[in-house]
Amino acid sequence: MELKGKKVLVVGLGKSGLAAALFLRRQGAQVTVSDIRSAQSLGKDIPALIEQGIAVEAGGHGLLTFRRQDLIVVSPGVPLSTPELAQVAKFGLPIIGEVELAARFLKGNSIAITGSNGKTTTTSLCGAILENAGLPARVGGNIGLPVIGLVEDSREDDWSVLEVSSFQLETTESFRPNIAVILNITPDHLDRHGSFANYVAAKERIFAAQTPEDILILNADDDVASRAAARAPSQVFWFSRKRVIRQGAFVHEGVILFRASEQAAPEPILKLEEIPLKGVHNVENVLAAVCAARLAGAAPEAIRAAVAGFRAVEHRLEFVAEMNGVSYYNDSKATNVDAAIKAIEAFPGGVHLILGGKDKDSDYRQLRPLLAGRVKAVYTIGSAAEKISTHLEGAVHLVAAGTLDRAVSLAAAAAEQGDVVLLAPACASFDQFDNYEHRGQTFKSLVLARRGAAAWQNASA
Ligand code: UMA
Repeated sequence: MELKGKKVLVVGLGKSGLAAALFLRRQGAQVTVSDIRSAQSLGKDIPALIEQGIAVEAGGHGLLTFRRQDLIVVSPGVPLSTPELAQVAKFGLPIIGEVELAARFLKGNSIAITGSNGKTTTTSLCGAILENAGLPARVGGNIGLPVIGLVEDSREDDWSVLEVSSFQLETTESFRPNIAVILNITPDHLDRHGSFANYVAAKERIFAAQTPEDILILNADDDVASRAAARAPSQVFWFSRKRVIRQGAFVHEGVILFRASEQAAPEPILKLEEIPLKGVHNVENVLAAVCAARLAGAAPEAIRAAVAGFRAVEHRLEFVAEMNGVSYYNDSKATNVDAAIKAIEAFPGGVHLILGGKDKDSDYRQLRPLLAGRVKAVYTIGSAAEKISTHLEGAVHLVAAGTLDRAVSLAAAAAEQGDVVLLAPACASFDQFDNYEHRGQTFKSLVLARRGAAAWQNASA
């Protein structure tokens, strides 16, 4: 793809837009960025861009700016239904996402991981396994490091392990991972995609450009993900927690096994008890990572050691602290109902659950069967609070906390020895926080501040 002298517009100036704009400029393109945020809130990025010769349109998107381009690169958080994009799409102007731009330049092999939940843990684990196995691996994508940022240092013998979201996949064309993984598909981001069918279609773009030389790994225990097999142009491998698999990874008598083909003998990789992560969903994440890493060439012993030594990713069922016999867990990355269900299921009972944030057209009634006996109280926060209360009315003790600060105080006051205070909000964070990391950090600070105050009180008593 020749970029020299081309007029390219980057839409959205977050992490992806900034990295894409600088990359395009280094390739010799005439770059403009456009963002709906004001120049003041974009702050420090603007002078750096202008210094590089990049034009900046802040405080809104101008149709004229969009029309004047040869190519438009959109950030993942910018929907294609944005009026200016929809307008220029009608004239046939090429519009691609940041991941597609990266795919056209990224050297080496790639493993791409998608799914409604578990992407970040699986991506991070897969990267850790490859590294432990001595394979040159780098992790990026939705995990927080734009894929375009990996391009310039990439080499032919590299493995890029990429977390990819439906937002990123929606705007891919030639993105062709050597190994693609779909962990699970449950309703999420319906506000953006419009329907579950559209969301599934976006996820399935992960294998759209694959060929029979490539591999697709699917969760045999997930009905929606499994159906992708019928449409895959690549070789399908499976993983399952529940049944023996002919080609892929599975659990048998407490041991994770990998089988390269129907004819091959299963290889023992590690015992379930060696997995240091909480929750059955994490067994699925480990199975997927084992399968992908084994297919990439990691040796069984290197896989075992890397999994056994792996620690929870920040904001994913992350243990924060124990105070007065109450444990605090941060699962801020549980941004949809299914993720919250998995987090709750990781605890046998005594849960004080903090739910809420920005709604994504979600159905919180799915939580009802899980609450009885397991969850002592739900503390609602953010703009989705009222909807959540309506959906959960009568199924659990509800406390309208409003803010995370108040939720932590109220939950800490009510929790008894042996209980768990769990932030698994089932919503996006953008109504009260910059992003889920900011929400998780705030939760951890609130919890740790309480611990500091308690220690100080004990010391001065
Ligand atoms: N913006 C516009 N016009 C619009 C909408 C947004 O100009 O119509 C601007 C905003 O004002 C803002 C910028 O776009 O300045 C934000 O762009 P972005 O939302 O794409 O954010 P990035 O910082 O580039 O982060 C993105 C991903 N964000 C989203 O998909 C919402 C990050 O995933 C990802 O880590 C990062 O690229 C690097 O790849 C976050 C996420 O929430 C974690 N992902 C969703 C999820 O996991 O559920 C999909």
